[in-house]
Amino acid sequence: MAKTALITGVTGQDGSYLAELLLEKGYRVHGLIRRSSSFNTERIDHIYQGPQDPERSLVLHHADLSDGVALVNLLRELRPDEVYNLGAQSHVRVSFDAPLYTGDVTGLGSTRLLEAIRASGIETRIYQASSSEMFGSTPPPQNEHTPFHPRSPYGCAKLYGYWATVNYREAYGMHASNGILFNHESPRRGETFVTRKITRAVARIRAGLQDRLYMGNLDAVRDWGYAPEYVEAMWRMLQQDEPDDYVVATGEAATVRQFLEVAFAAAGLDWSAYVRYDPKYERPSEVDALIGDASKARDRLGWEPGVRWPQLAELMVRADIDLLDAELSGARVRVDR
Ligand code: NDP
Ligand code: GDR
Repeated sequence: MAKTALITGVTGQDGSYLAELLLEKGYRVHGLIRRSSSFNTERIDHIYQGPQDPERSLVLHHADLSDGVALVNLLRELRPDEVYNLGAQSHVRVSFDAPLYTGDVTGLGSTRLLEAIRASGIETRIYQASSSEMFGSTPPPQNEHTPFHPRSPYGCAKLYGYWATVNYREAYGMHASNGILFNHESPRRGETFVTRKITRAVARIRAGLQDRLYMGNLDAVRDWGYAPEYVEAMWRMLQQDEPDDYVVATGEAATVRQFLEVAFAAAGLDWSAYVRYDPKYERPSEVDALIGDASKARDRLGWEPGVRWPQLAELMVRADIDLLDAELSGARVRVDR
């Protein structure tokens, strides 16, 4: 019998790569999607077969992390072998504007899912998408023993989800694991996160469609990895006999300014001619530096990062140039989708 998995956040960057990975491994994949007034499945359209296809292995279900009853019903019906909780209001800057909503979906949502597993009485394994944002102002390098000090409503919500996961493991013996993932990016990254905002702007400036890029704090240091490699680490965590918590990172970092430099240079441009400051993109409290120590993931999961940030910047610029070219030529193809 094929294994089954339920992914919350399947329409997001990580959810789409994880769905691909699990389908390749022969899983039957169930994705939780929320109702939207416009289509929100662009990242998974290429792996989705229509509801009438009897052979389909990716099935989508409408629900929401704010609706605990829907979660219980879904788990009772599907009885998945593995659950991946990737759904979240995941934007740090936005979490300052919508702190309660972020707390509800990103924080309480994890408890709703854990409690739904308990209430439905099923045997399953769960992955919680925890974040390096939980380390906040604690200086790098950060690993599983580093004290947490979140600096945003998002970081606080993720910390609550982290501890809820640990608590359900300790209280109920649940196979519940936290992946403490550092920033990871790809051509599918949401357009308002800093790397994609930059690489998309590079493509548009190169094509003469834009002549300015407004940015916030260029001194922030981040450890940027490649998203398809990070979803492999999630899967490996759930294949372990014992649940546990793992940092996933490259161990190499750069400032936003350095990322700008490499990304613009990849298109033959000088970033300083185009980038301007706008305080609008500053956060009320910032996370200055995140650099992960993923030794435990390497030793226990055999997981190693491949792509480092300069190569990542270049591949994202290339993908955004190809995507823009395709859009300008009227082609309906999506690049790397
Ligand atoms: P995205 O923002 O790309 O995707 C978030 C997903 O959550 C989307 O599918 C979104 O649906 C869904 N979602 C939002 N609100 C709800 C809700 N109320 N109910 C159900 N689903 C909801 O995030 P990423 O793919 O980048 O990240 C995946 C997870 O990992 C997130 O939890 C994020 O916080 C966490 N994380 C990410 C890191 C990164 O660098 N990418 C690092 C560490 C942790 P829709 O498409 O409809 O908006
Ligand atoms: P982050 O990612 O907050 O680390 O959270 P983001 O790409 O939004 O910001 C990274 C750093 O860049 C600085 N910055 C800007 N950021 C954005 N978005 N836009 C700008 O114009 C800009 N200018 C400078 C930020 O201040 C910040 O220091 C991401 C999300 O994916 C979270 O869900 C995840 O948990 C963490 O990574 C790990």
